[in-house]
Amino acid sequence: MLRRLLAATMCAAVLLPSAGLFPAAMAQQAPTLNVYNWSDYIDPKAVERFQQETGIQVRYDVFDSLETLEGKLSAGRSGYDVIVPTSEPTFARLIRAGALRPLDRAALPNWNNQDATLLRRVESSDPGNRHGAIYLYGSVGLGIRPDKVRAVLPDAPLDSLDLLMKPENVKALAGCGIAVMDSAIDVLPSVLRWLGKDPNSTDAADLRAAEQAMLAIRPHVRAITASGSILDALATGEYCVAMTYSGDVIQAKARAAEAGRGVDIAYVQPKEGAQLWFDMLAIPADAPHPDAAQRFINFLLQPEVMAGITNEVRYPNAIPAATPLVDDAVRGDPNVYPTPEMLGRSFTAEALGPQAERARSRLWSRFKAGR
Ligand code: N2P
Repeated sequence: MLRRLLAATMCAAVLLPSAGLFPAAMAQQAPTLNVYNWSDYIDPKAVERFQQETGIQVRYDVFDSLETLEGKLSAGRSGYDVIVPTSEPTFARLIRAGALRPLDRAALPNWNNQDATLLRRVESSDPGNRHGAIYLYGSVGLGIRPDKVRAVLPDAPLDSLDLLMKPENVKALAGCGIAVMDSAIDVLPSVLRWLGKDPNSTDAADLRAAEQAMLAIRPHVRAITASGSILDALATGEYCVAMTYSGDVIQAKARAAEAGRGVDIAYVQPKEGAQLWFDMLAIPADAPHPDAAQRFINFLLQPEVMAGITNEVRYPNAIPAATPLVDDAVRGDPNVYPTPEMLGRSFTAEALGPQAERARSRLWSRFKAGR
């Protein structure tokens, strides 16, 4: 008996020191996952829960525009395992360049939680939906402070891009702060649409018209900056008109209401028709941890996880079973979940050729420089 007890104690004694070392050794071997997502675009609790459930450590970096994401990816060896490109144009371009790894559906049992109609919609960039699951979607429009705008322009329509694009409006509003997110990809199509042109036009005369319109408002624009900074500044009341992503405006509105300093913010989905976009969960071809990436994507495709994300970031997801779990106020907001009528007026960007992209980015540089 004593011998057995002793043996057990010895065993414990031998094991104990190594048990102390065990977590460190484990940590070294614990898989990590490198995520590159948009700023203000996840529920931090979802990431924590994923880490706890799987033991996978998440390293989470953020970007603010498709231009930044494309720059990082085109350099190669980004080191990222999961990225979140917009279906058109970036996701489509990355697929064509062979830069994404096809998903392994067998490792994604939650794949079928996605709305089949929305999946068909993003098939134009990814035939067969082989390279990406839908994360969230939304539109491009204006974040405004209705009281400030009304004070300066009592008769201006609050549902149109006229607020930003008509020089007389923007001139009158310059004092209360005008901002435009720094992204040719996500701003130019709406400007072309406002001019009555094809948002995906590559025609030189159309682009000249867009450039003229943008240069005409440029002197009154306070900031052309990262979408993430626009969200922060909108929330503190620094801008009365800002062109950016829908949910960013609605997050700013919620933050401002919470701060209780009388900053009231509204989202305007332009009546001319808004740019609609879908952001995809995708895995770079050279991802160092593709298995962990698949687990993360599968984890996100759960209704309760997605509902938590939509509640936090105010963008709709593509999982119908998540909708009843979303807060009433968020679910009932047509600026979060667009109405069929809004969807009918919306358009999507297309992946243009490299020459057209270069022309657009030159135009953008001139807009930023103001000449
Ligand atoms: C999140 C930005 C939304 C993504 N801050 C636009 N595709």
